[in-house]
Amino acid sequence: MPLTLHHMGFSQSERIIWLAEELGIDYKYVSHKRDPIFAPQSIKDLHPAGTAPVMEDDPSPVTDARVVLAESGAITDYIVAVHGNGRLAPTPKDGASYPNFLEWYHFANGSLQPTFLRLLMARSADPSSPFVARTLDKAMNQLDMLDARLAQTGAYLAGKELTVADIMIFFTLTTMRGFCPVDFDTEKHKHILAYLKRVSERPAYQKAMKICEGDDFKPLIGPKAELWPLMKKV
Ligand SMILES: N[C@@H](CCC(=O)N[C@@H](CS)C(=O)NCC(=O)O)C(=O)O
Repeated sequence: MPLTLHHMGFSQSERIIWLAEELGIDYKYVSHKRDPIFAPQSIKDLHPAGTAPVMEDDPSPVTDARVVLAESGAITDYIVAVHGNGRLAPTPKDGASYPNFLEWYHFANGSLQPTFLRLLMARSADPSSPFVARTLDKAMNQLDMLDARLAQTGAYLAGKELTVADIMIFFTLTTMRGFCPVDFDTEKHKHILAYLKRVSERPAYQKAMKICEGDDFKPLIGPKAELWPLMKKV
């Protein structure tokens, strides 16, 4: 089994385990514990980025040598292309779902996730700073856009089928909210809330989250977001 996927508890690497489960591909799973909330030495030893996820493919069918990647988007694109026969990633042949797919795929880690991270940092530095309110406004604007998109499709981000855009955004809408609580409005964000329920019922997602966080884990799919217990200790 050449593919090894490294997960660090309560982190963006849940996406990669879920991706592998949706694709039904073989992989070796390695779990890493946060130290106490940051990446442990075992993650830093794998890649200079020192962040999760990390993927090792040894030997890679592309290079015939060991490939190590540490960036969610890069790992996702590599796995889909090299081990997934291009599944879950629309192409120009798929017509209208292609530009929609591209926009929402990149929105997930290029806009929404950085906004939540900025909010987390701003609140930690000074919860009363005007920067917190401004960043929260930005988050709400992005969530309104997302809700409107999900009202349009009634299913997934690119259209009627799950794509890696959904796999990329789901962490920010769920696990990330345990680091940076953002409540969803039951009226204004009703399509997001319906989407969270729909996606969280997928067997591959449920299996991945059990692998990553254990049998008792409950994803943050409701309107109220609360800090994970590990954050309360910081
Ligand atoms: N842009 C990277 C970000 C990776 C990242 O920051 N991962 C976090 C976990 S959610 C991490 O490893 N944090 C621990 C640390 O920075 O020490 C990606 O999408 O993979």
